[in-house]
Amino acid sequence: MLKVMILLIAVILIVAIGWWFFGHHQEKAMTARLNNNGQDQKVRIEVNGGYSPSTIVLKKGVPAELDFYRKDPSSCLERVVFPEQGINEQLPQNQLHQIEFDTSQAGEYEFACGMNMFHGKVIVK
Ligand SMILES: [Cu+2]
Repeated sequence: MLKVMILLIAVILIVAIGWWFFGHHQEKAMTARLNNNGQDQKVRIEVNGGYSPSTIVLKKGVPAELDFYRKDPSSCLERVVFPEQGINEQLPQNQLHQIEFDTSQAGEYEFACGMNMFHGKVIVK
């Protein structure tokens, strides 16, 4: 009986870990707010055990700024990488770090931590 319990707990743990790393966590997309009569747009992304929001919608053709705020102390999340834009930046802890994002081309752009474990997405439309 004890062996069965241990096995059961092990299976539950494996499933939970698998879900955490590979599951598609559902989160609502956040649309950047427009400032200065629609001449620029900004969105704040909190970095704490992942990206919140993890999906950001930007308006095409409007200069955009992504404001990353890293609370997470782990080195895992200290860099943010946008492979298609060639962006690979250090995020200082407990400080706002601004990244300009080119919105001239519509599309979906993935970003991730330096180890490619945590993911987010920018949608330009
Ligand atoms: Cu990482």
